Amino acid sequence: ASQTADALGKGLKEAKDALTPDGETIPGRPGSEPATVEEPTEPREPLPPKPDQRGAETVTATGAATEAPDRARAQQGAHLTTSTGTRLRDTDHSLKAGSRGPTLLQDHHLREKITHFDHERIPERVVHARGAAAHGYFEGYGTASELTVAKFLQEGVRTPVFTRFSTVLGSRGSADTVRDTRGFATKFYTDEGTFDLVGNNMPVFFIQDGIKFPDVIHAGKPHPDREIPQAQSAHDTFWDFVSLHTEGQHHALWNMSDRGIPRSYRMMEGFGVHTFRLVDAEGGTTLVKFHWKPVLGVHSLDWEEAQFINGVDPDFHRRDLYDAIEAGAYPQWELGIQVFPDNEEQQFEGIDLLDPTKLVPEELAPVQAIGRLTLDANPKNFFAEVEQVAFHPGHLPPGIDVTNDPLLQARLFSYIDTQLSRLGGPNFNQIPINRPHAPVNDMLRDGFHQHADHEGVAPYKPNSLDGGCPFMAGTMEATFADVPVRVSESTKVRENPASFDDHFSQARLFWLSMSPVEKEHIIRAYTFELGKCYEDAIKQRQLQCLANIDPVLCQEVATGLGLPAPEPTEPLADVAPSPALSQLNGTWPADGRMIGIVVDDTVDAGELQSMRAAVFGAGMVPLVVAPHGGEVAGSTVQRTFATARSVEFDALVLAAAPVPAPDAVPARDAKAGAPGGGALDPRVSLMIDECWRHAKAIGAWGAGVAALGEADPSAATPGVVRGDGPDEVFAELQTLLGQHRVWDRFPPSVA
Ligand code: HDE
Repeated sequence: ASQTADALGKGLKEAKDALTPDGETIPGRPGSEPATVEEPTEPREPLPPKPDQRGAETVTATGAATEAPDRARAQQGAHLTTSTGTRLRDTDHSLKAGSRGPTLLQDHHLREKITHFDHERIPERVVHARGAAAHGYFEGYGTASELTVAKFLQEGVRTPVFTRFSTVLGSRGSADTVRDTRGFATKFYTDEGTFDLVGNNMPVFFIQDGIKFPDVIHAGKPHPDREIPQAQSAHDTFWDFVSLHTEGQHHALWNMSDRGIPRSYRMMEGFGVHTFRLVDAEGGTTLVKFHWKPVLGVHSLDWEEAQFINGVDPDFHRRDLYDAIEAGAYPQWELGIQVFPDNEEQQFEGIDLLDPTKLVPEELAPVQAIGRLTLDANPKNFFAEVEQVAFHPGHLPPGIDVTNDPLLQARLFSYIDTQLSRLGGPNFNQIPINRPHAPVNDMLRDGFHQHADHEGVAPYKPNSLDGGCPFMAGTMEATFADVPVRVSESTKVRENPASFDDHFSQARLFWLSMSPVEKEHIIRAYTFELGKCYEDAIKQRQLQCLANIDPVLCQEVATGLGLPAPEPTEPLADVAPSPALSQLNGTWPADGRMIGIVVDDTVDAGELQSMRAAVFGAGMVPLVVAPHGGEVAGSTVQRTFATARSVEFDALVLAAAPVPAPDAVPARDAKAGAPGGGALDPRVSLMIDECWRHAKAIGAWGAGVAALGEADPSAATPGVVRGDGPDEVFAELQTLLGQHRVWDRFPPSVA
């Protein structure tokens, strides 16, 4: 199996193949035909989708019945046709008046082909434009059954889902590893109607009232005059806004923390942010906050590494998600809830549950697991599924309802509104990826892109002509019922409750909950971002905000900027840290991690095989990195020194100390004459140096130890493993990878 995998040279895919017992094939994988070099000339039916892919379910436009699978296929038959099914003889030449003459207007195929192409793009999402998504399923544990009638949460109920991850600020073509919040939106196709949990990877938001959303987004998006910078907050307008609008400080601090640069979508938490309301069988209600907990733990990139990746592999997160699923390393999250009594105050331990700039520490309200999400299939078609999927926080099944959080209230209006223009009309729920799996009988008719062929004459109620159909559900049937929440007698006002005025206490709580390493990363992030601003007045105003969060944070950033650190303008909040907010508090599975193995032609074939087997055996992916492509010591080379960059690896292993070959490589790769030039190929020393800077584990055995000696003379450096053989080295690396990074290599400058 591993030889086939070698031939495929497909990274994570290898891990799956190699993990499969001898000779056994992976279910569903056979059937895709080997790639041929020649273009086939005989007509043949289209190839089936790849085994790791699944399209949207083929329920009809109204969800009423399942179409025959053949009819649902987008491509049918072996021949090229027009969009109306007429076979074509030629699609390479337009119809002309003679071979050198002008093109004829009557060439319908030419016009249809070009016109359709001209209209291939739709407006990108105004926020969350760049994303990646996958299909999967959700299994309820039944632990929420006493709190909600929602059927999909009952024990053992399995519901199909589609989850889309995204960055917020960047355009569709921007890079993945920018510093930003990430979207985490899941569509549950439940039997009782669709439930969309449209969350983020951070539990708080920049604004308390949805009316400010255009402001925060206009400030975060590129400057309107030159449209730079792309996909980042490191610019004047963003810091201008959040330093003036101090309720944004808590979310800004999360963005500056390691949460802003996740290692992988698979290693992110998700949060519903707002407080939601669950409704039980007796109509009793409970307030909850939703949490997604990744089985692989929460891990981040290093900021310098993230910046490199944006150049080296702008699709880093998208590729990671798709490769993992293709390899069978299915990402999983547990869905959990924090539970609060639904009383008139809507507060818990003094925290206003309607204020989306506040979180409730897990130490005060533990997250209780209620189900598990598994993503096990990639999209078949990015546009049809990932681009056209339309989420809405108001898509709720019986048993889940909204609260009066003013941010959530505005969202309930916004999503359908934006989708009307993004998806070109009111019928976007008929697009396959958006179709509910519950039967639909909605009396909505006509409009652009109507795909349903509705029957009957009476899309109104009451009617007698369609036999009174559709009927209202009876009281005993599962329906979405509005909770009769008491709305206090009040006057119309444009204002927030007084409790919303506290803008700094939870930012301070988050800061105090960080480990020294995480604090140092936050200081560096602010220093970077504010260092990219041109206006000193904006930097000073933001330093004032930092002073109100913590004097050490403020002083360190001020020093980095070369500006004076101001005194706080209000007393520092007396808050207890929440250790659960730190990412560095445990050991985690290292499934799907990438291990770069540097070799050259001197390497011992048996030892290299042992290292690869050990890596495979631990569910990780070995990538052999060599001076040239092809094979080295019987193993396929996946990366050459020209194509490898350290950022792709979670750990680096040196099985050799490759020397530069002056005749075979350009002079600058031979390092000849460079200051400090040594015997090691400079591309390898760069890889070692970067892995060391980015706190990654580095191992070496045999001839590889010499490579370490040159790049890192200190034998005592934490996370640098020297061993006699591959097994010994890998065992230590595996332990180190369980903690993700070797942060104690760099003693932090703050306590
Ligand atoms: Fe969104 N948001 N949002 N948002 N949001 C959109 O809807 C909006 C907010 C979130 O993968 C848009 O279809 C307003 C919070 C995600 O397709 C738009 C407000 C949270 C996604 C919109 C918020 C989110 C969106 C753009 C303030 C976390 C991507 C395209 C009241 C809980 C969904 C679209 C996907 C997308 C509006 C605030 C999450 C414009 C007005 C808070 C994950 O309708």
